[in-house]
Amino acid sequence: MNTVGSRRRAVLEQMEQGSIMVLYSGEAIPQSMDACCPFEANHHFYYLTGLRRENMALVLSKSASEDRTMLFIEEPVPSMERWTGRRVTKEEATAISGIDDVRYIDSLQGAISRMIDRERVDAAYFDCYRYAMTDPDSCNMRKAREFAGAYPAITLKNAHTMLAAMRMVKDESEIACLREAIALTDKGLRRVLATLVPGQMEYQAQAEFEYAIRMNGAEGPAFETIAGSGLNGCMLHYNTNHCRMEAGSLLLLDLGARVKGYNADITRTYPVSGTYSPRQKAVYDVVLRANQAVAAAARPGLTLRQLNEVCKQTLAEGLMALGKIDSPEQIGTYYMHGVSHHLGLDTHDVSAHDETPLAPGMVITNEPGLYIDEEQIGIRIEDDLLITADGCEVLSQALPRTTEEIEALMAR
Ligand SMILES: [Mn+2]
Repeated sequence: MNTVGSRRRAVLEQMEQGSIMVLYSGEAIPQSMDACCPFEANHHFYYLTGLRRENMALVLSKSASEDRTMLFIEEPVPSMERWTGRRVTKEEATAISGIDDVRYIDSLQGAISRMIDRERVDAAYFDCYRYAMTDPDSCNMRKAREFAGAYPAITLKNAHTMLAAMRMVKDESEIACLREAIALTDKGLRRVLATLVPGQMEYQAQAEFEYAIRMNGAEGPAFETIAGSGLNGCMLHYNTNHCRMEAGSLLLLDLGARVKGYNADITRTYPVSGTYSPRQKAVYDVVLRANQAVAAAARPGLTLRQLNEVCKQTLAEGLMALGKIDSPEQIGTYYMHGVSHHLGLDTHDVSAHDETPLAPGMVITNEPGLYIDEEQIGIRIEDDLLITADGCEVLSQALPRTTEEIEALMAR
């Protein structure tokens, strides 16, 4: 059984007796005129099939007689393939997913109807994830509503809950993708270090990074690259990257490469002129100490909230020593986000909730920062951690992080 097959096996084991799960890969979202937004397959669907194309569906059925797995794909239409590229054939879909029972998507509703007609189905799992109440319905949410309307006596269950819990713990193949994504991110950052000069535009630093990761085989950036210099580095999700980088300022880069859908998420803060001022270095080293304290503390059993407490305490001690604040409670003025989130197919990856204790195989970020607007100092140092049996492995250990290492690489 291949990797996605063993994941489906684990899902079937957790499903209620007398239930089905229906997951759609999704539909392309129109952007304007005849253009669509870049298509992103539903991540649970990809996780369970290895397929990332639109208009597909996975059906798992757990009934008294037998477990069944069916995959539905688009039927190839030669006249359309001329324009939009060749579609996956049944044989290719079987080879990628390990699912033998592959059918065309037009027969999906009939197949579900027959299953419910012939076997006892008490519950149906759909991906009903919603970030905000006001968000538009996803494709899977729409299908869940349609299903519930047609079969009001069958209990609707949220597949997301089960799949998020599974996806929090990464298997070997996922960790390999993350390692590769981080290695490519390292290459991109080294190119920025080799090319960064005062007077350059922020988008040029972004372009050097994205050039290097694509040249080395990344699918592309994990998310919109953040390249903020000076005061822009204090804006947490700044990504317009349209300002000129002044001599003496800091450049905060929050970025990552993507490999097979898996995202690196790294932040480094470089001195545009090649050396940090004594003040910049003093603040930088406070953030670095917090980064090191969190890496030293991360281990199974701890929660992200507890890690954030370690981070806040270290940052507060540092800023009190610098005379910037008088008491630990004031740290919120200069540090206002969390130190960690899960990382995987989503950059802010699925997690059951903040209070889930860490376990071996989880991958999280470690990203303390200090944002001092009045001094135009915005510093964040973000690494990616793999939780191990007794602590953590810093997956991004090889990426230069001390001021000495960074200044040495920029000296040329
Ligand atoms: Mn992050």
